Amino acid sequence: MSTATYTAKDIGVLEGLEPVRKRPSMYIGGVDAKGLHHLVWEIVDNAVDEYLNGFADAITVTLHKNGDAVTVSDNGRGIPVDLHPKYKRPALELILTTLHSGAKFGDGEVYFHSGGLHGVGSSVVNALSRKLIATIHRDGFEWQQTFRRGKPVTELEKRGPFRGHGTTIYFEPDPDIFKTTQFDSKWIREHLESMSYIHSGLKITFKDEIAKETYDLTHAGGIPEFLQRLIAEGQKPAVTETPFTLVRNNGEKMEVALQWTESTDEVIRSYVNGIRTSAGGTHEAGLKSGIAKAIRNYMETHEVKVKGLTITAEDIREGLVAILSVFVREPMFQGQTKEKLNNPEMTAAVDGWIRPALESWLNANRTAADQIVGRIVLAAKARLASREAASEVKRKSATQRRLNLPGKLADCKSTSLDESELFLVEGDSAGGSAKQGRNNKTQAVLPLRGKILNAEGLALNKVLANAELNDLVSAIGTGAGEKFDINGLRYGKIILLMDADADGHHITTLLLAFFFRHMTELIRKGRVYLAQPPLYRIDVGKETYWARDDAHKEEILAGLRANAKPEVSRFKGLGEMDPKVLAETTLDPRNRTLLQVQIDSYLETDKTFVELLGKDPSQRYRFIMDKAARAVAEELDV
Ligand code: 1YM
Repeated sequence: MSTATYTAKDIGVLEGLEPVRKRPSMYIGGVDAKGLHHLVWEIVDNAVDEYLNGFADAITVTLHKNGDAVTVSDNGRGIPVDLHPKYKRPALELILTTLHSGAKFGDGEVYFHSGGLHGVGSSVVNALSRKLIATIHRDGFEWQQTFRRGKPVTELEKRGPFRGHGTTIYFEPDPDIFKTTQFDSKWIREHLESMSYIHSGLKITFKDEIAKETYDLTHAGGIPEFLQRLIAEGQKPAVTETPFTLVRNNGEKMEVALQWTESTDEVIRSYVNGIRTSAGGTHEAGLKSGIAKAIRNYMETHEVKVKGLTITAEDIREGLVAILSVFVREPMFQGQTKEKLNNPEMTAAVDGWIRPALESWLNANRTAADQIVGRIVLAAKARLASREAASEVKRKSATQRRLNLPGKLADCKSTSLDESELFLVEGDSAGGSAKQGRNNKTQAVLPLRGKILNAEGLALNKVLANAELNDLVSAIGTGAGEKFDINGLRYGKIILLMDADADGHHITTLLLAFFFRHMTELIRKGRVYLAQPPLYRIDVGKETYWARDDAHKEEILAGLRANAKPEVSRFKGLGEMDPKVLAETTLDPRNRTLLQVQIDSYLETDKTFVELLGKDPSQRYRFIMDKAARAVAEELDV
């Protein structure tokens, strides 16, 4: 792709690593298990970058037998070892011991970057490791240097001639920094495996020295293979024999695979430079419009018309499973979690690439095309039928259903799904604050008392004998299990508002398990959300800031003036929060951030809930304490 080389002089402005050890959460998001694993992702990202830029094709990750050390290696060019003309230190040492600006724009070459910390990732890992050994094969030699907590403890050593090239990084995370230094082999394996579909030319090996197993995680079948896996997980058959697939290799690479299924859901997964964009963005918009135009053109050309039926874009996408991966040299992301692509040119680029290709594919595969169009017409008819049925139900029973509402529900005035919201709140005292702070036109509050029943493994009739869950189902209005009917839905958003502590996480997990088992459709339709109440209040003179977690607190503190004297207080629970503050930070749609609950993989989510909430209570508690954050954030992708 390019032969430009990074040499020592290209390392921009240098800064030491003290800030990283002082505020680790700012760099890796936290010092819990998630932050710990982040170290691995950072080093792996650097190796993947070397692949994306055309210099490496194999990566090996080893989890060592004590479970607290990892080695990542690639067969790329090897991190440069030449001396920096000004600092008179080897490039390797500067790269690993400073917060340099890794990017080099001097020769007009812009490299792809898989994400992460743009080159400073390896120094952040070094700063947070009690030991790190870098072994480089380059220029015909093997080179090695050892570090402790970000500082070199040896000079760069030339260990002798070596044929071949590559980078190997061994590191032991620092127990002074992390709450735990035990890696989870399954977590690492899953992460590597999901990467391997997008980077199908990359050979990825995982060596688990604890289990004494070596896994070849390569998926040479790439995105089409991934599509088959997603369809199999959705458990609804495809309507065509073969998928539509397309790859563009000139310029910035784009790849898509899609197929319609008999499911009523639409599943679109998009990636930018190998990173999942779960909130979509401009590339996904291009995919959607490209598909819609190709289908409409096909229907027009072949005069497919049904009297009295207009086909909407949603009808066209019903049952669609699609994976889109694009590479963008300078991606712009939007939003707090960077899960949405914002480059405006990408919509037309993707649309203009997919539309003509899909249209010719439809014309060349008339059987498949007719199966797809048949599926779409059916979706439109079903939509019409269910709309009629829904208005019937509304007319009949609106008043009757109101009468069955639980007494402690503080309902809202609006009945429009576009604006109405139901907050599920833990306990009466938090419920009281929420009731006072809410906008009673659009926001309803249902306080849940005490611990929610663990519905995992229980039949629905047992579950509904529990007063709290029964009230919950009545308030939502859809019924549950087999009787679930989305047309009864009384609120557009169901929002879980729990304390940001272990108890709160536990209740959230129980409620999500209940929704997943008995009201799955609610999650699939994107109706379930998590609120993010602040955990800290930071006062600086007359200014007040709110932080949702430790990382956010660190970020705010780091952004203050050098001489500021912040006062930090931690909320014990929502109940003690002033209703005005709750309204301003968590309830008001203008300020709050909600996390939408999504199901990434049915099989994985199912397994996670069995593990989390299955029979053995002692294990369960530990598991929840260790993993709740991950289970919620990763498996459900909220
Ligand atoms: C196991 C981790 O870091 N590989 C790796 C890193 C780099 C290079 C090659 C490299 C890049 C360039 C030129 C260039 C580098 N990363 C950085 C920084 N594997 C791993 N392999 N020659 C070699 O970008 O021009 C500098 S070199 F700073 F981005 F981290």
